[in-house]
Amino acid sequence: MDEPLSVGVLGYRFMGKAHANALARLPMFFPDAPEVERRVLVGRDEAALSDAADRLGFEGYSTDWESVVGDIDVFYNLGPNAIHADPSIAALEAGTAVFCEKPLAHTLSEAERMRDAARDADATASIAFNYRFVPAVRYAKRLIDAGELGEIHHVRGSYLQDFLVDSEAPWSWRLDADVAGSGALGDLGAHTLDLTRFLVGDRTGNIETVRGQLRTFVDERPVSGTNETRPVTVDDAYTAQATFENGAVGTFEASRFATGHKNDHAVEVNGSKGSLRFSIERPNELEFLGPDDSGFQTIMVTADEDPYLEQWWPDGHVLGWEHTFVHENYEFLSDVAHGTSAESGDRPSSDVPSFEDGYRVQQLLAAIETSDETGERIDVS
Ligand code: SOE
Repeated sequence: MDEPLSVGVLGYRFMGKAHANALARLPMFFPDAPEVERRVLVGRDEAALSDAADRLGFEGYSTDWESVVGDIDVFYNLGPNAIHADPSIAALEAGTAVFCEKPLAHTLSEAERMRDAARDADATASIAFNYRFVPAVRYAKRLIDAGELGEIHHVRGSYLQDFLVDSEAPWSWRLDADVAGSGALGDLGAHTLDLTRFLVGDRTGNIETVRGQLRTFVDERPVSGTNETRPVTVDDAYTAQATFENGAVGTFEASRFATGHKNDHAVEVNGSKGSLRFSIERPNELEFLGPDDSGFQTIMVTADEDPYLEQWWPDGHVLGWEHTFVHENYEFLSDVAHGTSAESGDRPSSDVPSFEDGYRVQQLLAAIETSDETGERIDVS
């Protein structure tokens, strides 16, 4: 019996809960997953950290990531984007596997440093693009890879939220360019650009050019618990157009001001023989139009034979957002335990995105920002 993997996690709020929940589910639903010990939770506020460590099932906690990253088998970096690079690179240099939340970094140069560290490391390094692990998205990829849509002509991706449409909604690190890098573009657009690469990249080739614009609707916000305000130095929304190597075209947008949309990540693909569309607001459904269909049909992706479903409930007992974190953690930790990664190919690709995937997305984010600044279409090939 292999020793359990000792895990340290930096960050204990939203993503900390999503990943801790996933780790707790694995032994129950994925019995062949590597055994994991939630060893240490890392953060800055000792009181909050102590409470979170208890709640999230960690043995201990630390306010000093440098003393942690070399003493564990796996390091999760769930912190704000500006602290993705240094702790992750230190962990990789110590031979510790790393799972980093998206986007890879807050700047392209930091993402490049992380990508290079992963290349040089003898440890698995992956990025947590969780929407690759929705069963309906896996089902969609199988249809596209099987040629059911034919030649791909269009990809249409949007990620719409409305949590900032109230101008009194409080300031947070996500609104500070020095910490987040960008706003809706990097926080939400990164997901859509990765999902596009995952779904159609094998058939369209890479995105070759992008043109885009960013918009900030509200440029200062109240700081919770004070009567101060702070400037918003990132975008509240972006739109972009892309062209692919095979000639396909893409349209992308994300917003935190899309009134009425709460967490609506949606992708549509149109091909010469058919189309499909998906939204995380209806996570168990895939809309598909095949060559013989007169209109879109809704496929319920909840059958035992559908991706990941046999691990959960009988057909029709639907899954949610949190299950995508269980699936991605299962695949990532299996890569760590088997010493494989998406690139090494020692086992069927887990499709867990690598730091190279994270860097490719960061290149697209940077190109869209450059296009916004220059008004030019940017060549990213
Ligand atoms: C933003 O509100 C956010 O939490 C993203 O950071 C996550 O990646 C996304 O899955 C949900 O929305």
